[in-house]
Amino acid sequence: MPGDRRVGGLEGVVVGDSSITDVRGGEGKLYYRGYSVPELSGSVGWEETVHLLLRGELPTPDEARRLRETLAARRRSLGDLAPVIRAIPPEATPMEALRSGFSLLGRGWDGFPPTEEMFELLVAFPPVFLPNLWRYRNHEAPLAEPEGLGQAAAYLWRLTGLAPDPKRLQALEAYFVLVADHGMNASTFVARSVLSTWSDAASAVSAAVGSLKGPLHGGAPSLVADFLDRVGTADRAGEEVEATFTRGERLMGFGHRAYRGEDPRARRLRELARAVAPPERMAVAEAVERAGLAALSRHHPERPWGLNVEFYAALVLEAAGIPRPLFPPTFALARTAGWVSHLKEQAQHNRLVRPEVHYVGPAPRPVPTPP
Ligand code: COZ
Repeated sequence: MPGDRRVGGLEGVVVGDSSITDVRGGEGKLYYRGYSVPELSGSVGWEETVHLLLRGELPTPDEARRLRETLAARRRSLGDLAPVIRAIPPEATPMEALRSGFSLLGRGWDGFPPTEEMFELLVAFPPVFLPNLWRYRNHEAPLAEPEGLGQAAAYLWRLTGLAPDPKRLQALEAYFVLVADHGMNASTFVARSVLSTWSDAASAVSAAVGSLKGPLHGGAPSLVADFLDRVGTADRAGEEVEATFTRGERLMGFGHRAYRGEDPRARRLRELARAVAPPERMAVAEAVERAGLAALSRHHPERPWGLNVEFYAALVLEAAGIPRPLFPPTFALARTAGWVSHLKEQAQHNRLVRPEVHYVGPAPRPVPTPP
């Protein structure tokens, strides 16, 4: 069909203004409200990041304490979510279960604009829902979290019942900070589009989970871990990388639409992984990194290549003791802070999202008369 262009990836299309995250792909830089994200991940915690994204500024110590207490109270207000968890079929993957869980959380949430309480409940939901879902499916009772925990520690406690190792907790919290938001990525665009119709924030976040589930977006970290298992030892990295290309598949954890070269979060995650991952696992990962970048440059010399956020995230999540099937929903747990921040911004300047498309189908024609 002449001029037939499939709906592309909206590359280069500017859909509006946002004051939340500045993705400078050409420079390999990333900022939340003007602060460097890799630097933030080494100096502030999760609740400070949520405050920055949702309310626009880093909190004072007192504001951070109050938000930590508020989110803990929201987690406790959810109870053990047993009715929601029992309503989800056992064969649903954790990401599919989270998609449904958010949807059930939002039953009755009609009315526009969404409230701050809804945003806080959405942020507080995954660290209760995911551990309780996992323990329910493993025939273990849900665990009540001790007083005074931040969200990252509460997540690990509810999963394991153990006080997390400080180094691993710090690495997991830094991972949460690094992936909390990323500008107008696919899932955020979906969330803002859903809310723009005056639908509710839970429907928007549930739709965003559906988008993040895809391996081209947020579904990759568990696939990276699977690939490293398949490689096994560093000396087999080149062979498995080439086999991936031979099968016409993609190397999980490599490449990014916004960055021509390395994702700035990948550098920070490599440091975090080196601090917490077993040395032999790190050696396999570094061998795959080298072989993958070399192969991508050979197969696609038209552009520079780098890792994206998912590659070393897999080692950080493994070291934190997160079960592999929970890797993608753990990414969603962190990205919920970004999604609700964008929903708040969308609601403040809302306009129904309704783009145009270039029609390339048949010209108008008469309806055939029935025989
Ligand atoms: N491994 C192998 N080939 C890759 C590749 C990868 N990781 N990423 C892109 N390519 C290839 C594509 O197959 C395509 O080749 P053809 O033109 O021959 O079809 C070419 O490079 C360009 O691909 P695309 O237009 O999709 O690039 P874009 O920059 O838009 O894609 C994404 C970005 C993230 C989709 C990416 O490169 C990818 O698929 N990564 C693997 C999945 C992943 O890590 N997802 C997490 C993202 S944070």
